[in-house]
Amino acid sequence: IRNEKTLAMIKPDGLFGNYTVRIKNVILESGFIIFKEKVVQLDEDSAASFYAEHSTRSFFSSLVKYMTSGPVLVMVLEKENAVADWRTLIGPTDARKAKISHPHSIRALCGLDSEKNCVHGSDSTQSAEREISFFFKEVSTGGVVTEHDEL
Ligand code: YYY
Ligand code: MG
Repeated sequence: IRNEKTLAMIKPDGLFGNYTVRIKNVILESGFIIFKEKVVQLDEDSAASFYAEHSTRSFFSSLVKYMTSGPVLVMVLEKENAVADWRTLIGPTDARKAKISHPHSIRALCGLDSEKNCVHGSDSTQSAEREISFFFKEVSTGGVVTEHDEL
């Protein structure tokens, strides 16, 4: 669909490292519209809830600690094929591998390893729907615009 949406996030290391402008340039040069954006400081409960599918993995507590170590910038990106195209732009999960196999990817640019990988992207249209409403309740309710900034 022409106006598919996905959730993109610049993780704490990306913000601290001042990669925001470079990442946004890649986003805009790749034809995405930044439909919504906000800076959020996740607490442990919200970070754990966002990554709930990984709650049994050994890296989970470390991931939650990393994701709460500073603010993140969440964006709703819109374009045709937004979900798959944003995943392609960010590259593989492990930034060390990204630097070798996808040297022009965003994770190669600003990620460190398989945890501190700088950016997030929804992995399917179903995930995009869940993750967009997680941060922007007003976007996916289709119609009435109500802000919920309780995070
Ligand atoms: O979707 P993506 O972020 O590329 O990877 P996932 O396999 O969904 O893992 C989510 C998140 O978990 C990843 O971005 C960092 C963290 N993580 C980790 O800390 N260590 C791993 N070995 C795998 C993932
Ligand atoms: Mg994932």
